[in-house]
Amino acid sequence: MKTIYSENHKLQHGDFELVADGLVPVFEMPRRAEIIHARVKAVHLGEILAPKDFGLEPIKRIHTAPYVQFLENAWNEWTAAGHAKHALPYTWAVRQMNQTRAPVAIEAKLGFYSLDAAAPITPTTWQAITGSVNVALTGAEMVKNGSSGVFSLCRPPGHHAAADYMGGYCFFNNVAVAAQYFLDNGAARVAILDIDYHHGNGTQAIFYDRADVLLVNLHGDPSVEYPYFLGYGDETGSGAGEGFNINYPMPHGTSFETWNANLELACQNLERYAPEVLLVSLGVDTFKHDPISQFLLETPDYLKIGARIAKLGKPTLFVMEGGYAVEEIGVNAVNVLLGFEDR
Ligand code: Q9C
Ligand code: ZN
Repeated sequence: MKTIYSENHKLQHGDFELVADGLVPVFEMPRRAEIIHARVKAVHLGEILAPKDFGLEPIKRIHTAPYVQFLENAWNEWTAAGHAKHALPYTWAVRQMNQTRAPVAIEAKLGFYSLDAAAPITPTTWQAITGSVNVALTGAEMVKNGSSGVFSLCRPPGHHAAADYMGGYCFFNNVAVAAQYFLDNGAARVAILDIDYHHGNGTQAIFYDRADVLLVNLHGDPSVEYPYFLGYGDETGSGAGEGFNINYPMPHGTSFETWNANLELACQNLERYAPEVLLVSLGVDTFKHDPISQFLLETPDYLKIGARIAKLGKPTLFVMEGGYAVEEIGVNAVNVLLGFEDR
């Protein structure tokens, strides 16, 4: 299997994120992708290719123009306003606040276009996040052209980002942009399987009312787990999209046995939908030693996951999402790909 990888990911390196105990050093760090890249090489997974530049048009098929413009200009506006540290939001447009009138001040835009304070904007965030989308799109183009499986080693991740907000280490929704790319290039039925520990709220929000993308999500129960405000089992899609969103929330402490039973149900739903192409939001923060997560999956389990995904028999694009047990992230992520290849 070929891997798409860009060194540009190193241009996203935040200092801090806001958690319950205050500001802590970021979990989502460059070393994550470096370890995965090293593991891809160590097991000779296949050729490693640099991404092509697809420009902003495919991004704007998913994200709103004002949001894209906000991200492009945020650092300049932030420093022009007299700030020097990495930009984080601190005021949010909740419920009865005005949700439609974009503010002018950059401090306000940060809150208007975010769900939390876990997506720090740095001087080079823009290059990193456009690079990450290009990694996803380059993989998508190869799958479109006949590859049976490609690994887009995206960083920063994407599945918490919606059409017009960032959060949870995500800025652009790489997997959603790639799914739209397939639809815009001849596919009529696309499916996304999200196996990151956290619910992919951004991807769900983007496709919720659409029947051209089936989204299946396995994740921590949002009543007790980030992103908290989306990901319940009764969220099944709306309008034309009714039935095209399937959530499998699971409690803290979930074992592989239970998780895998839900993967089986997820795969049966994917088989019924019969997509032309499958995208996998590949997070390995389900690992039992993940520092911010509460599932109990072990390293060999990831081989079995890959093998089950391969059984679906669809051209498959793997898009890297989360995983914060940094030393083990390479072996865990690449095990899914080795399992897919029956190695
Ligand atoms: N104490 C992804 O896996 N904050 N994002 C959690 C834990 C945000 C995870 C705080 C977690 C986002 C792509
Ligand atoms: Zn995650």
